[in-house]
Amino acid sequence: MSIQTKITTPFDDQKPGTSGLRKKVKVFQQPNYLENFVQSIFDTLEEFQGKTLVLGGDGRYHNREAIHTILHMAAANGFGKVLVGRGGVLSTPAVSHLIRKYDAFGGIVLSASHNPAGPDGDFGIKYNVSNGGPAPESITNAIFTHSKAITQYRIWSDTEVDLDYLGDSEIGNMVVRVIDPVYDYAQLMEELFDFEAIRALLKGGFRILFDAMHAVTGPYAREILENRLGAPAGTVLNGVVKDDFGGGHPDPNLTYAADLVARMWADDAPDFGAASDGDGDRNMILGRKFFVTPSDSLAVLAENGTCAPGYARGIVGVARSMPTSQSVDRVAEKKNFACFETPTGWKFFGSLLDAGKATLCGEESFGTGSDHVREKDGLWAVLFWLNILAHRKTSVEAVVKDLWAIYGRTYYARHDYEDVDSAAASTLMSELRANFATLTGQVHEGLTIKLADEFGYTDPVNGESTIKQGVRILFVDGSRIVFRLSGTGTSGATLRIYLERFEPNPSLQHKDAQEALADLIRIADTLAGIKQHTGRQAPTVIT
Ligand code: G16
Repeated sequence: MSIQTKITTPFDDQKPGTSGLRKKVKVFQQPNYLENFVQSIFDTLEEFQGKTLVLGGDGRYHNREAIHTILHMAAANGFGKVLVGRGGVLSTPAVSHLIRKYDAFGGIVLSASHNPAGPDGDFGIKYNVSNGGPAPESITNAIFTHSKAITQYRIWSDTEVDLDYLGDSEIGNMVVRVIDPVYDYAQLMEELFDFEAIRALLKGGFRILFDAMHAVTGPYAREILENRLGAPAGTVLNGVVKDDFGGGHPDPNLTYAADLVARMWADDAPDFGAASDGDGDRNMILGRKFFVTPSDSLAVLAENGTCAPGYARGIVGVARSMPTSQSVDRVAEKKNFACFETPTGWKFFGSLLDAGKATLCGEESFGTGSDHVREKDGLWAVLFWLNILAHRKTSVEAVVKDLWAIYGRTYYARHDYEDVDSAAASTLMSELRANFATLTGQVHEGLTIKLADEFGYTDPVNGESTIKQGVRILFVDGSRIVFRLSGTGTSGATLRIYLERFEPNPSLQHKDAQEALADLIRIADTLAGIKQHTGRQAPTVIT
């Protein structure tokens, strides 16, 4: 039994995107592909000898094999202990919590989030640092640089490890501790929320449904919603983790959570519906025949949050990604707390949370979270909503409409064109950039463009800067169109168009979002030539 040093040659495509390295399973199955990336992570880090690593994934196809490899590489590289979820499974927020709770050096999450799984699906790997959050760009860039020059990796000779039983075993000098994936996370949720009040709400006949979409949140939701909070058995739909996610696309939105949506729009619909994604960090909140946009959901938490015990201390600030609607900004302004606008990617929230500048964070991409961990957190958002509903004793729809009554409604939609030709997508973006100077002052459909630019960001805490984070077209009346290329897709390019309009007039707040945004949708096509560049007549997904 010993450390083996294996000779390898670099791959040139291991650049982490918005959230780690995501590729087709078949790419990860190439000899040395995973090993190169993992060794590049370890070679980039310093002073972790003898320290603890947290390791787990969302249970998708290839998870077990990858866990086996990473354990052996961690042992050969000098980690002292690895905490791994039973069966190799841990949700992303659970990894973040475990890193923080057990003072680990860092963690590795195996997931491609909401992307489909299975032999022809996607796989992914992400490194999280000691604050529990995704590694900042300074580290991911260094990992990429290293991956292009790697010549060898270290791995312990093959040792039997049983991932299915709780307890300790050893690979060389390293302890492998298999832990219950749910326990620590569920304890944290009990500390943050008023479980008593939620239990009483459910006992009083308030009916809920949670769709785990055959992905990682199944066991978490069963333990918390059914066992601890007393929701009836069957509240958690699709609660068994499958390595192909049941053939589905575990993206909690109106398109991919279609079964849940059908139930929530039925005449006997429950009072509250929610879904999470592959790795448990996203959430969608629904009322009876009512959809809450993620941007409004963040604003609702900011407005009502102090009713939850974990937030009774007050909210010091909020942060949202640039394409997320400005709904929460209005709450922050009125309540006089700070509001930060960051690039897309949860990694940009970490420094603000660490510095105590923000309590709540959110993104339009169905992500909401707080300073309790350093990832977005799907079930946490569900419990937060239930706590608010238990406190307010009213419906989801009424809570959102009350928000609109106070602050005005922000109509919002995102149009995605998935798997378009990469060259065509980048031409579209460069043409927009080339037109910035002439766009200002133009009038389209009666709307005047105030500014066209590309969003850049300098972190107010650590001074790190990042550029080219999305093209913004800002109109004089406050409306916005944002164009971005996704950083999480694995085939072709995904063009995202974010559309937003503020409507302060209560008598105009009842419209369907697509209808209310129809002129902006047309303007987006006029300015960017979407149909012409992509050859598509309509978006693949509208959220
Ligand atoms: C990741 C990031 C999010 C981001 C989302 C979409 O989420 O953590 O911050 O908003 O991707 O990114 P993009 O628009 O670049 O595809 P997840 O849930 O996929 O890990």
